[in-house]
Amino acid sequence: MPYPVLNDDDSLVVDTARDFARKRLAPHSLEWDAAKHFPVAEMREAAELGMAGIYTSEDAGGSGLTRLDGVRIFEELSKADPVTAAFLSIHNMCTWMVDTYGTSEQRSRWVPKMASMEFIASYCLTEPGAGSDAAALSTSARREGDEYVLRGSKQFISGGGVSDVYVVMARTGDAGPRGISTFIVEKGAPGLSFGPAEAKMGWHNQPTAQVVFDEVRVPADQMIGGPDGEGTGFSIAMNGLNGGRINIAACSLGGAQAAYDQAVAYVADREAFGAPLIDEPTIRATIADMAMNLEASRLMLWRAAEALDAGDPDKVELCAMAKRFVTEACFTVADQALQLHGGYGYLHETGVEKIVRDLRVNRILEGTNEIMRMVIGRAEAAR
Ligand code: FAD
Ligand code: 2MC
Repeated sequence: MPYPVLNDDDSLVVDTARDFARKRLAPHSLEWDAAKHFPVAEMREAAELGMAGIYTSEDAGGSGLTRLDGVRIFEELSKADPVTAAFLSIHNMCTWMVDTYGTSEQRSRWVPKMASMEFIASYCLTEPGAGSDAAALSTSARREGDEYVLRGSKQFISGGGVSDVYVVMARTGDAGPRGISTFIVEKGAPGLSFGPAEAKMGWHNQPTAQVVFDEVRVPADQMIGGPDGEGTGFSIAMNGLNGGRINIAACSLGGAQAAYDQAVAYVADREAFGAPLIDEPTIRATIADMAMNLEASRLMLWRAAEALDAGDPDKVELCAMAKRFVTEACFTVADQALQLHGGYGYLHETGVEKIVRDLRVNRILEGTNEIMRMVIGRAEAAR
């Protein structure tokens, strides 16, 4: 019961993502989780279908679609694998940032290769000493002639060590958000190194690592926006995250929807006390709550995506609301789906425990849900 009803173009976008996800991600996601395999080849296939530059301009090699298309795509991809979908979301965020805030030279140099995923991208904001309080970051970029010299480290970087380009927020000026600029740093730059892959609860099929800058020299023309870009890095980072937050929420929705569908089929088939479990009123009540939370999540997400597309003055708050609500509600749905499977839900082979593990972190990253409350609360207080 899609609402609003999708037109032919919308349906083509959704069907393409669904078909790709079913054929190229779903059959492998459990084995990739167990092997901690980062599916670069499959992500590049997704890029060929336009899913690495979804809302990036067509003249730079992107797909020129909307944020609303984006959240529908990430929901479909996540039904098959919320982790690969989440990495594609982060990559899309980086592609969009360079396309939107880069100079024309930067756009033509980097964006086509990012949209094709010839260059895989990582987003580097968090530091060991600055996570939620991102404007307190201390990685420095000091100007020396035609170069900036970067020093510091970034923590928990998705794709760290594997990605080809790193979109890095670093301090070029005073303390606070206005002293930050954004740089593109290429893998292989002297002084750039990576920590070991972090051992995590979930998100096993994408690497997370520290990225270390030890006097890394970056040509000045790799500062996003050129000379005018100095001091705009925090704004670039935050505007990127508005879209990232709804995409991550869409990943929670897709994962939870898949877990729900599997659980409903299971309780329809599983018999106890002489009848299928689905005939038990308490099981029906659980299913009702789950279906309601999925529907509410989708509505909030589409509303926020449309606000972002329209440049609505409330877009930051609506994206934060959707991120907080959807990642919480959908984590609960996934956990309920595990419970409905009884002991079998706890086994790897059933696939639902992987979804629970993979959705848990969406309440933490791209701005914790406590920070989302801060953003919403500030906006409400300012009304
Ligand atoms: P802290 O900021 O230290 O917070 C600790 C706790 O205190 C949290 O519960 C937080 O909500 C709470 N808290 C903090 N301040 C307040 C407040 N004012 N009021 C109420 N509660 C508060 N970052 C990147 O830049 N790029 C990536 O690619 C990336 N990928 C990630 C992948 C994984 C698997 C993980 C786990 C993290 C990733 N992150 C990435 C980092 C992520 O964004 C941060 O972990 C997150 O923003 C929180 O920062 P922190 O871990 O330093 O927690
Ligand atoms: N969109 C656009 N602009 C924003 C914004 C947003 N979402 N959030 C803040 N800004 C602007 C804000 O309007 C202000 O602009 P101006 O100076 O023109 O008034 C400026 O940025 C500074 O904002 P604040 O005054 O609100 O700064 P403060 O430091 O008090 O709070 C906070 C900023 C907490 C909202 C920000 O640091 C934050 O979002 N923290 C969470 C960090 C985060 O999301 N990390 C995710 C890392 S990426 C990741 O996890 C991945 C998996 C990729």
